[in-house]
Amino acid sequence: MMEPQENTNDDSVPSPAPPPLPRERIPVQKGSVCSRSYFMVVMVFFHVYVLNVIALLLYVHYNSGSEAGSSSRDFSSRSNGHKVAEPLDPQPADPGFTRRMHLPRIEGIRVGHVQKVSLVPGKMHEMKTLSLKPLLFEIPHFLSEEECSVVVRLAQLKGLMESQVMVPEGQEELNQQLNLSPEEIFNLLDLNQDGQLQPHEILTHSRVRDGIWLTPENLREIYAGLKADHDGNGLLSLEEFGQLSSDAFQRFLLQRGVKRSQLVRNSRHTWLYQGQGAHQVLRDLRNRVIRLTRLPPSLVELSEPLQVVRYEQGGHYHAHHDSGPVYPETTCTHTRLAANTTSPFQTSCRYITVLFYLNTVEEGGETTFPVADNRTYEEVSLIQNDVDLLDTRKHCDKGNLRVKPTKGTAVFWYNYLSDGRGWVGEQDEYSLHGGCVVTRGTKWVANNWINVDPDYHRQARYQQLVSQQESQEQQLEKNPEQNTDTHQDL
Ligand SMILES: [Ca+2]
Ligand SMILES: [Ca+2]
Repeated sequence: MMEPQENTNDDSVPSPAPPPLPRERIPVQKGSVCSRSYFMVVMVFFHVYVLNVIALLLYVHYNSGSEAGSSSRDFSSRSNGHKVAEPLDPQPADPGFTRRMHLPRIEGIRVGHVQKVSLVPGKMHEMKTLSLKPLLFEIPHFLSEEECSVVVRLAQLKGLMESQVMVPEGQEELNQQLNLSPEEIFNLLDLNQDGQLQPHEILTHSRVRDGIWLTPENLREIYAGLKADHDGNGLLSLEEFGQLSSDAFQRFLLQRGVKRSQLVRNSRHTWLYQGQGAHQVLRDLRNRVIRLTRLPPSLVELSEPLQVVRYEQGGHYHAHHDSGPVYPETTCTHTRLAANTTSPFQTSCRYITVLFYLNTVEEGGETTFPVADNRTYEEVSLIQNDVDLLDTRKHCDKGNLRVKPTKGTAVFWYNYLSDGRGWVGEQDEYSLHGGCVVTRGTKWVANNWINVDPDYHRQARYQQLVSQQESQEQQLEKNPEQNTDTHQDL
């Protein structure tokens, strides 16, 4: 097989360009099929052809080699339940996973740009770019009126629960886990490092987790009630801060009595499974999301179920990010099975949010993107003395962009930037958004979140693990008498 290649080298004609032959010989040999120039040209093309074939064979061989590697591993784990732990190796077991999966990202072009998309057979949808930071699109008529009604009815049938419990828990637990001293916490909160905690520094922190929504007025009440601000300068020094427990603010408000409108979110929700065997409307929705986002179907299928949310009149959701920033220690909720570590920094890793409006709200209830396409993103400037851009009960009108809830319309945006190599990069802070207060009527929406681990190998291991588990289950269905305790391995 390798001989032609060696011959090529011997002939010193590795390129398809005919070799520069001595001019005087050409007329002599012209017209003869046995001439040297004709022979050389034929040989060059022959060699190039052979090289191409070899390259193609090598390509096929190596590609099918890695495929065969992974499928034989799948087979061995299928035939032997004890192999399940194998993909938990810290190194990716299958080099074929290395950068094989790319995440396409839809181009926004410019704000107001409309592109046609094919989501269902025989119909074209229009997708309009609403902002570039975050990359945000709107697609009217994504769901039919009937589909909207079915989703709402399925959610009602399942039953909705309060989106946020009144008593925020876990703060003490988190602090213990992080093992931070009051000094260390103070230093983290003191964003401008001036040795004092300004009101907005406290407010920014208090909003990271679901709890009672603190306003500047609340803070003044708390300082007075807890006698926290000894010198009355409106700021907390390290000494003043050190005398408070970590959840002192929330507890103070709780004791005073809290209304639902004072919470970070005031809504009810439920989750609807969209996998195999789910209601056809939910399956159709998932398939449409796959076509819309152009992501690998396996990624979308392994993402969170559909969340359906109902806001009553007066309901809201203050501005937030759907998924947190990613640090080296951060783990994703969905891939923790394959993470091998436990970390106090866990986030949902929601690469994309697809939000569906299931009804047209009579008044209010817009989705606000307070800093969309802002020139800069500064956390500090979100909360000024008189305007709190995160507050969707008071200051929705001051945000940069609002989307009106229209029945059947979908909006979707990327919560993370690209890493420039076809995978998930850093969090896009501009994806900050919230639900404005519903001033008249009820608001029904649904959310599809596409979960992707910014750690490519962790996502790959997770998918491998799930597919192995699925094939084992299929095997068990085929041979129910087979060893039934294999599932205990996971
Ligand atoms: Ca400060
Ligand atoms: Ca003070």
